Amino acid sequence: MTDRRKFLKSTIFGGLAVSTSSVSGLACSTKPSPKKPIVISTWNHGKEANAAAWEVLSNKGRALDAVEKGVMVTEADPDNATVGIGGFPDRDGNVTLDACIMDENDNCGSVAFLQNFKHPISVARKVMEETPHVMLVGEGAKRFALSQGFEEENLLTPKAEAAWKKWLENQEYQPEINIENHDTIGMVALDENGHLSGACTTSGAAWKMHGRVGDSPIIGAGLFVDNEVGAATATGLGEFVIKICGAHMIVELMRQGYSPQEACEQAVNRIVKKYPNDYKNLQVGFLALNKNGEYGAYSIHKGFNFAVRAHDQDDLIDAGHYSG
Ligand code: SD4
Repeated sequence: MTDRRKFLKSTIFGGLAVSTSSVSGLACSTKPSPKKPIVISTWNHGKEANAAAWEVLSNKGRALDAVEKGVMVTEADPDNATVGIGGFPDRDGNVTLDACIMDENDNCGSVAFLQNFKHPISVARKVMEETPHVMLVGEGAKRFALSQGFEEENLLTPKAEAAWKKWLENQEYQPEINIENHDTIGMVALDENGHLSGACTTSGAAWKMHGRVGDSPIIGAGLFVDNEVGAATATGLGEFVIKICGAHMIVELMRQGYSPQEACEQAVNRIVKKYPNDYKNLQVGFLALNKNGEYGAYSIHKGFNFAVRAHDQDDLIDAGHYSG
């Protein structure tokens, strides 16, 4: 393994990073410039979210502002059933939201089990910027949001309420995350100045137990950023992302020399290996970006896609997958 790491390090970073050329008889070192700015985000709604993030990034804005603005688009979409307004409620009919954000200086903020605020990501940013804490939950998060001028509104749309009432007919007490269809948005970006930031926001698993919190607001699970190395985010059944500390694991693997793609694959493999009886029935997808603007994605099952936006790119890409 040590040899493999050395090899990876030298090929991925070392090999790419330095080449020697001779210009007018003078030897000089050139570094291929990182691909920046760039933003990547989960699922097909990521395209629209990336467009908002790109407005910031293409104007030389900060990655932190880009990811906040980007995921706010998804939070505000009432047709999206697992983020912000329109999110499917818990089994008791409450829409409860989780979100976190992390910047290039290792600052982070998070809210969980927050109700009645359309933009939990912005409340999470305020937790990061205006409090000495990382995470506020429930009633305390609500009081803080109100104190910061956020306004309460009902997030249970008629469509989500109808879906909940239909679910009530059978009441299968299992949080629902099917394999093809998730909508949590995780977004990571590298800005013109070479700084990384990330954001992740969700209403979580539909029909979850009241009070359940998933991976999305957990720094290190649903999101992690280290400006020296890279950033990663997750989607899918959060319990299994938390169990392996998914996003943190991916960033640490990138630190050791794994490419974003390899690091995402390793994280999925870890879930498969540790939970051989569970992985067949659940989906988890990871997304990662490194300092060079290289990205990767991988999921347990087929169906996970992600959106990429850069100067030369505006794509929706199917991620590789372990099975199915
Ligand atoms: C959660 N990871 O609460 C979130 C849900 C999700 O796509 O990603 N859905 O577990």
